[in-house]
Amino acid sequence: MADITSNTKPDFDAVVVGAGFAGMYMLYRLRGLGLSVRVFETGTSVGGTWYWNRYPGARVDTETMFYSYQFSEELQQEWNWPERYPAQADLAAYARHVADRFDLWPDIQFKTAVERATWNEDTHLWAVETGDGGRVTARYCIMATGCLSAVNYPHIEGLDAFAGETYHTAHWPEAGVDFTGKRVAVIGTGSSGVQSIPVIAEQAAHLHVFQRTANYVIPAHNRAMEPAEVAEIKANYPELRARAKQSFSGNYFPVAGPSAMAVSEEERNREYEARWAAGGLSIMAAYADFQTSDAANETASEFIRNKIRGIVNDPDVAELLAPKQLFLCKRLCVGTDYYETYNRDNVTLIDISETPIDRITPEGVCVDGRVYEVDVVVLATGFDAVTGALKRIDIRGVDGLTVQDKWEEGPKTYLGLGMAGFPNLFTITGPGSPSVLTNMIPSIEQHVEWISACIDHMRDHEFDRIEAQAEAETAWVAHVNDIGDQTLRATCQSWYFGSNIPGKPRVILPFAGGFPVYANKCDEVAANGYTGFTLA
Ligand code: N01
Repeated sequence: MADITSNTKPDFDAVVVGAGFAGMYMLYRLRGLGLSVRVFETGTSVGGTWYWNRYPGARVDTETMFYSYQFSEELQQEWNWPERYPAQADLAAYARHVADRFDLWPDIQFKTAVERATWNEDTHLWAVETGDGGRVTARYCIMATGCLSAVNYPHIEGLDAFAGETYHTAHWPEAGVDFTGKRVAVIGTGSSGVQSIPVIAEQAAHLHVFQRTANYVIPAHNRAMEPAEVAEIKANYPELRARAKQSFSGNYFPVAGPSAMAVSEEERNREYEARWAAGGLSIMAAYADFQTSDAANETASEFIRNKIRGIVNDPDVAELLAPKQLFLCKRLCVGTDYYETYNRDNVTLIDISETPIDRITPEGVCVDGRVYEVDVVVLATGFDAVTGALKRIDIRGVDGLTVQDKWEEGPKTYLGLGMAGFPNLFTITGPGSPSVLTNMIPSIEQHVEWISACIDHMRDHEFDRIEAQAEAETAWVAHVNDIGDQTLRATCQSWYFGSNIPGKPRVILPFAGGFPVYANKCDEVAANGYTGFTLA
């Protein structure tokens, strides 16, 4: 171990953890400031989410002309997205293109997991230790670890003893999986299950879907991009991007009206029909009161339930697939032929809402004493969202304070960017920022640009230490919780509140006040000399 004294020059100005879309852009910006940077990445290539989530049918459910970087006009003009919702392979190719175009590769160390980061109050440096025994020091430690990256392996008795193959959607083998002639179980019906189920069903001999909670699934209506529409978007990119940034989610979804209850049933259903026909997530913005009015929420829920009843031939199966929880309680899913898949002879839906999986036996999945024999188990069981990736690293701040201890009752951050007790550590799309309630790439860009401007400011003013103030953090956490508690989402179980992980404190993880309000607050903090932070 290197001996650090107060005059020690760091190995790097900054260490960035993760080479997904956040880490790549952070590297680009910091290098632009002339800083030396080392990025550590566990995988073998760039792309983060879109590197790991290679399950069959994986594709983004945000229109990709907008789920992409906007920091470089050349990049957004030269890159061509083949489909409205590009597949994982195209997103991973885009990430590699960005790394090529901006020559990011030399500063990224792959196949290297960061295990520990320790603050040294004497030197104002972080020491970052990696799984391969490496250790480097840096002035800044920037966590670009992703919101949906810490895989949730469920604790189901017997899982390890299963005699067949087991896969998790978020950790899919690079070579793919051949389901031909196999009996398959998929456990989980969130976005990953919804996307993979129809594709697996086409190949498998038989597919058993184990559903604990039915979700709302809107058809994607994916299609190839037309050259004329691509040209039009590219010609108007700055204006379209600016408009999206003024919307709650950082996506431009026009709102039809303030309340679903203020219009006639006929008008409302016409609106829902149009959005269902258009496909994708825009139905969630049809009326502004889905998160505040039970009655408004129910109109959208019942519209979708009726769609399911119209698609699924067996009325009992249709009722099982019809969601019972509030619309937008959980993250809305976007699928292709999802409900249609349950009309196939080789697909069986098993309801585990009342009778959970007893255990996995070597032969298959046991529910209510009956074993469904399968050759493959696919876990589409999601993530320890937003906080998981950070808590899985041993991060020690001032006086040895750990993130695990600090967040025992739920995450505590100032703006989702920094934490009291953890100087010079920034989190990109950390808890308490809009992150997963928004289009992730614009949110990533907003954070990266704020952090790089902050570091630039510190250099200009010869500061070498920045730390969120405890009072500012406490006030922000209270504000995040107040806003979160005002939404109907707060009344249900979802990963937004940590409910999918046993023992995780029930606290809203993202800031639910919308992208524009949040971005303005961050700008104001910076413009006023980083209020709520102490610079030294
Ligand atoms: O994970 P999830 P995901 N026994 O947590 C069930 C983004 N994403 O990977 O709802 C039985 O949503 C669990 O049941 P329940 C997107 O933001 C985006 O699908 O807890 N079942 C649920 O059905 C998304 O929201 C894209 O009752 C168990 C499922 O597993 C987020 O990632 C694609 C269980 C997990 O659903 C997470 O999606 C994919 C157990 N022990 C993901 N444990 C696109 O852009 C869990 N479940 C398209």
